[in-house]
Amino acid sequence: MERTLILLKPDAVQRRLIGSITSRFERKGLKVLAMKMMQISPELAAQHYDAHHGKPFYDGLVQFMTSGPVVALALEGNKAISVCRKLMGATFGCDAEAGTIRGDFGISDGFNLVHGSDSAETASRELELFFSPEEMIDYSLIDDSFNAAE
Ligand code: DAT
Ligand code: MG
Repeated sequence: MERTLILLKPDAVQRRLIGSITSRFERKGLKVLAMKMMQISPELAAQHYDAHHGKPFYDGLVQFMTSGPVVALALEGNKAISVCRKLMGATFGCDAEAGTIRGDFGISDGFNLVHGSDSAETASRELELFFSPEEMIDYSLIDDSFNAAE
């Protein structure tokens, strides 16, 4: 089982898409271990997007991510990291396939609704940035056996 960090970005919150986007992950079979609405500080945004420091879009990205509240989710599931990236679709809605979150809910090539960790290393680093270990609750769901890795 893998764990991944998902962020519903300020545009998702502003557009009242918290429920619609969260339901995409739930109906796929991912388990919500933690969920909180929060205002990201410039310092946290800088840590989270450290890999993009110095790129032309970096300042705008930090500005956007701190422009309003986000919802952070810790999700668990079989191959959760790649599964969530597939559900999200390509980086921008104008390129993302229909049927994906970004493909269905957005058309912008700047605002893209959702973040998902892109590897096991970034997932553990990002989960640590956003959640304390106590905030991630380990519990059973009645359909766990149907969603488990074989
Ligand atoms: P992803 O969010 O699909 O993992 P990424 O890690 O390459 O994409 O980039 C992180 C975020 O930075 C992305 O969600 C939106 C922004 N971004 C990336 N490339 C950009 C670009 N060329 N212009 C503007 N914003 C960009
Ligand atoms: Mg990325």
